[in-house]
Amino acid sequence: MPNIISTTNCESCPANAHLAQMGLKLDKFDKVVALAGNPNTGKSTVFNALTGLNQHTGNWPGKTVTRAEGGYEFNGIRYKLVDLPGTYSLLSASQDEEVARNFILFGQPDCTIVITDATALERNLNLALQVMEITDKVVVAINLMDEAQRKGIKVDARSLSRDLGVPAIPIIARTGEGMQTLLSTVGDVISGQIHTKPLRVEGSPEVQRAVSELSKGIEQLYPGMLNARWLAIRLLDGDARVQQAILSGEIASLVSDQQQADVNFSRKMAVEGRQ
Ligand SMILES: Nc1nc2c(ncn2[C@@H]2O[C@H](COP(=O)(O)OP(=O)(O)OP(=O)(O)O)[C@@H](O)[C@H]2O)c(=O)[nH]1
Ligand SMILES: [Mg+2]
Repeated sequence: MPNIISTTNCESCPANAHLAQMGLKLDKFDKVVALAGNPNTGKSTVFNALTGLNQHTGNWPGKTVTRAEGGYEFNGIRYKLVDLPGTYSLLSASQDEEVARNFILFGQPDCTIVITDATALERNLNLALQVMEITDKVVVAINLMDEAQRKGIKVDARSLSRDLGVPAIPIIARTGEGMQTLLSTVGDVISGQIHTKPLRVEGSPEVQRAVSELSKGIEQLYPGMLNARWLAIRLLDGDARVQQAILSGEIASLVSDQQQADVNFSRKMAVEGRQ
């Protein structure tokens, strides 16, 4: 596949922006970026454009869900990109949703890009809001802007960014338009140069107090546990799956399993990539 992202003569590109596909040389990377989104929104198109054909696919550990990883380098920083399964939500017990949720919760990506469809933004933002409940490091990519234009749909990305509290970047993945801005924004969110403040439903003072107390309890139970707030909200919401995962100790092992699986997967890729 040709590299559709122009790295030269691009007036809107940040100065000195440099993009290179890294193929399978993933044994050394600096940052991890996850690609989430509803089905059919262009995740793989973005993934392929950034990583090229030399990507590694396999199955997620213990699942029949395909996992794809690749790498790209942008402005001297090496990013590992993980293409998550397309999902409408992160809350059901389907394999796809569990894989996506567990990676965002426990895989500790440095940033999650939520790819949305500009022609169906309202529906797509549901997932974005769910991801934003788990992590601050989110960039929303508004893809299929060409389709939106064709249908006369106007998207006010600036207002959307302001309302969501995270950057919203219009792109056309098929042509590569907006991709440089997307990548530099991801870099800035990771470095902290762009400060995000994701829109979250805080609830009444009583709910906030309950979330805070329960979060503390979870942190005491699992020292160093990230995303205790998310788990507390799910428990208060009566999420039987999360309740069971905490009671059985599955949550604790998921954290170490996920991290170990990630290391193993990357090593395997690096080895296969050299062959
Ligand atoms: N017009 C237009 N089509 C696009 C754009 N980006 C992706 N597509 C098309 O949209 C379709 C879906 O793209 P994929 O990249 O497979 O979407 P996906 O999110 O990976 O889909 P799943 O993995 O099935 O969830 C393909 O036919 C792409 O060529 C875009 O910016 N403009
Ligand atoms: Mg795909």
